[in-house]
Amino acid sequence: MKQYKAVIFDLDGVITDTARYHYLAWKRLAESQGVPFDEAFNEHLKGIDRMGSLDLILAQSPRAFSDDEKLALATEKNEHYKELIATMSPDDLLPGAVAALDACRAQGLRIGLASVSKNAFTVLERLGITDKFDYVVDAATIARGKPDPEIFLKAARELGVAAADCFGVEDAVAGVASIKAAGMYAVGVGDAGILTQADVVIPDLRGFDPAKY
Ligand code: B16
Ligand code: MG
Repeated sequence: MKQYKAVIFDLDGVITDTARYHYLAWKRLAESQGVPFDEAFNEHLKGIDRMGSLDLILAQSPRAFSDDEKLALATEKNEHYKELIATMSPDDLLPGAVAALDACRAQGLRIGLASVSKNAFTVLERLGITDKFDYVVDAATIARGKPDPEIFLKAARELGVAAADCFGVEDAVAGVASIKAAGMYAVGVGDAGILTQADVVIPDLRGFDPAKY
């Protein structure tokens, strides 16, 4: 079996359920613009960056939006999202998350985080797990969001490990596509019927065992 040297985790929807907070903030924003919004539509936004998500939502509106209007709407959504995550604590870690990170450490793997969220550092602090990562990608430095491989390739490079020696862990279709485009093994977290491109899918991190991949 292949011995990987590093693991690169997604944050939202894998380690913590901020996906729920993104959903609530986008739903309020979409409905304020008369655009219907539900869980199924939200699935397409997972792993997509803020402006990309807004574009997908506004594409459903009959009217066009100027760049200034879009920036104002994105800022409004982010302010609401920041209010929601301000209440987060270590209690918001998903089941199995800390054990998964500790198992990777025990296995001697380098550990990276590849979230396209510009709020990722705040969320890690609130969860109390910042020091469990060897490297966290700053989303502000990434030009192309998921499904582009840029963010996973940057994490591998900064960890000092070849992409082929890394595996990624993701809950989003776009995120799994990003891992595969980077040439890495992909562990999907969620529904195997949705994450069809993943090499293996587990329902949540309680089923995560780095020795198996
Ligand atoms: P922000 P991930 C992604 O994080 C979320 O899945 C996605 O829903 C969100 O729009 C994106 O971060 C940007 O987040 O507005 O906080 O910069 O899944 O890559 O950890
Ligand atoms: Mg995610």
